[in-house]
Amino acid sequence: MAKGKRSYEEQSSDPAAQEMLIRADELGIGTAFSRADEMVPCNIGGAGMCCKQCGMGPCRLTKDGQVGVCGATIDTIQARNLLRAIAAGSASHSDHGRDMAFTLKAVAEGTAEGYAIRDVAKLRNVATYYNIPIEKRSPLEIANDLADLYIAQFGQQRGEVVPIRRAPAKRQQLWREQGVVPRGVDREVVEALHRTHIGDDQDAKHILNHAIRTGLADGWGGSMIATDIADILFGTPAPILGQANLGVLKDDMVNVIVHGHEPTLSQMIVAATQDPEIIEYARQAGAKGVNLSGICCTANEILMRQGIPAAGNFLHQELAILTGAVEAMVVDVQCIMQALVNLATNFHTKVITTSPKVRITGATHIEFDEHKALSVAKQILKTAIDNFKNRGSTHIPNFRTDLVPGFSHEYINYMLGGTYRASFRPLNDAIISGRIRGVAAIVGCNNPRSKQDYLHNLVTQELLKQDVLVVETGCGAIAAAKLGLLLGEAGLEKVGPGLREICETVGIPPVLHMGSCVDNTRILTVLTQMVEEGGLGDDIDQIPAVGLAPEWMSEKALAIATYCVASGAYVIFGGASPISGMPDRVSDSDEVLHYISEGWEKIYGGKLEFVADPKEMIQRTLDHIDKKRAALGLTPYDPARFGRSGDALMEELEALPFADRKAALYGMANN
Ligand code: NFS
Repeated sequence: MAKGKRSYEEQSSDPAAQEMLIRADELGIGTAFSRADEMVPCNIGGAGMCCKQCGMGPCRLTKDGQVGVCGATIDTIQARNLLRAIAAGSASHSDHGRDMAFTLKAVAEGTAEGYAIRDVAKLRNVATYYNIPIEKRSPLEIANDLADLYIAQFGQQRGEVVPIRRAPAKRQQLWREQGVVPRGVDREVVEALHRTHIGDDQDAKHILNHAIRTGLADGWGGSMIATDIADILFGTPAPILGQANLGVLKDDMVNVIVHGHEPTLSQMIVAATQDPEIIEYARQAGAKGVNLSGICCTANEILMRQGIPAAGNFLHQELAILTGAVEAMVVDVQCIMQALVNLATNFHTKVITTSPKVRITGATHIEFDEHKALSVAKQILKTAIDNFKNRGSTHIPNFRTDLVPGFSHEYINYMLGGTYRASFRPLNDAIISGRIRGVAAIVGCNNPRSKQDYLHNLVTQELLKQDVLVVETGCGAIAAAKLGLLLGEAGLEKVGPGLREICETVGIPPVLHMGSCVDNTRILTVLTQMVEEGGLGDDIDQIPAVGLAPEWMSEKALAIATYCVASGAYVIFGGASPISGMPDRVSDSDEVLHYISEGWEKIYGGKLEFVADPKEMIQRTLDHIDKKRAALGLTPYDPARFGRSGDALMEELEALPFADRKAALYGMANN
């Protein structure tokens, strides 16, 4: 809980952010950091003890045994609030997926200006999952069928959404037994709202069962559809060199930042920046060209495909405008702070909204339309270029870090065996041998209530030391990028000995950037492929893996947590718990707390826990990984067995006189 103003070092662990926070104070401008310091969060609502579902309330259940005006108990209220949040998160990801499906349909019909099918191999692979014929058919014909199938998943009323077929067979059977297979994406979200209306579902466990189904409609529904189509239209990511942090902004160029989530417009803006007409237009305006960068998950989308730099994660959105060097911040949907417009009035920056779903009072609106996307992109860029002449003094912090993003599950498969022997075998073998102790997915938001990037990077670094391979998405991935953890061999000396051997042999960074937030479905696919490869059990819950969102804040993060739990993962959230109840009356609220933890674990093998202490987060992660290793009968983790091969061995040998090397090599081999 915030108490008064924190120092800059307490607000963010990123030196670029600290520099901009000093500038904000010098200019007398507030940011999310200062507002978080000034606004003490409501301890009743924050703990899930407030019900505002109807006009008889809001009811605040602060006393033991107290119920709402309608009689609702604290357990019902907490379960309802949680389900509503999960429904909103699932709706956001899924609506993004729906728009991607409409774009694919428009491409198939030849009515989407500027788009094409970039990854025909992925199109054919995805179509095959659903028995869409591919032989002797053009990519557009296949895309047309796939678009129709995917569009139908949203409004489907009965049956099962089709992407769940891509889960391990045993998991699908479990979901069917539990009655939680989503029937249609929209149906589950609507039912979540219905069930939580006054006077409906009042059994906490029953409400939470529907949370599982709503979460699955996101992970094995809308989000998976969004990722598939983004890859088909814009290319499946593969490693590429990029940069991150505010230092990617340029003084001598027109700086345009794309911020939000959907790649449809941002990809077109990338294309338009290379258009000779736009380059010339920028030169005429006195700039060297247009410098495009991204914020939030849109940044991840274009970073991992085209290497477009990321100006930062969620908490960098205001800081970027504070540089005074941004001509336009182009936003679409999700994670966009309303404060941007007011903040921008202190500078020349134009905030441009583009989605028919999102308007911000005071912003310029240039509506995106996938049928004329390139024209809209050019219009946006010209608006930004026209604004270059209005730029005042600038202050761009000189911090930028190289990184290599782009580890899609397809690329991970390829990198472990090449084109002809692509396989997850080496990854499974590395876990079985104990070189890799387990896998952690560290994902999710920044939250100004905690020191920016600190928890993400602390947990990441500690787990790397313990030979845990880390995969990241979203704002977490950008946090690691800013620290240099996503770059080839950077920081390998701080990585455990077994993991280091793997990184050196395969030539990968110890932290793999797997994309944006909807791309958490790539992690589900990797886990499924690890199961199918064999040796790590026959379902996802048996793999020594944990998901963490140390700095979560959005409802989408809760939706992701839920589908990961339903898929069999142990998920740990840092920061505040929305179901904590008052500290002195935990016993009142423990039905929800226990059900989403031990209750869900009994059914799904996965569980959701809120753990504020980072040391505890790390310990629980390692304990879980070791427990899963033991259950599989794998060798207990022992780092002493590794570290004397690969580059480390070569370095040891090189330090010896030449004549002694052969004997030393044999000696080592016999150890
Ligand atoms: Ni996902 Fe969080 Fe937003 Fe992306 Fe960042 S805040 S839940 S990581 S940008 S969606």
